Amino acid sequence: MSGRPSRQAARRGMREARACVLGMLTVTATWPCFAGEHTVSQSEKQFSQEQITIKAGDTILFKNEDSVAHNLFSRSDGFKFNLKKQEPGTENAIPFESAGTAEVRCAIHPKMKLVVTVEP
Ligand SMILES: [Cu+2]
Repeated sequence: MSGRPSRQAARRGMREARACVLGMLTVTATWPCFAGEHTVSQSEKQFSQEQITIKAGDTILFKNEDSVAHNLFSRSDGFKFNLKKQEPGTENAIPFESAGTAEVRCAIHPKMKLVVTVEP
């Protein structure tokens, strides 16, 4: 027991190293380095901005920093999504894969509107 390097510890080290590499691969696959991430938050029943211009392949992280739930959706061609009920304090990432214009609205608060311009 004394003086000998623990094989178990060495094996554990290998396992941790492998898990780390796997983790890095997963992160890279989910967030390609060339895609940008933008954040738009909601508070006081408004978007933090009325308009945003991004590049195709970018992602917008919608953060509900409000005290009420929202239901963001888009019916724009090529950009259809519906987040359903988004509780306060939660966030959802939406990818915008192709160029065009998307109008993001809230089903609960009809005055909320965000125009997303996606450049090629
Ligand atoms: Cu809302």
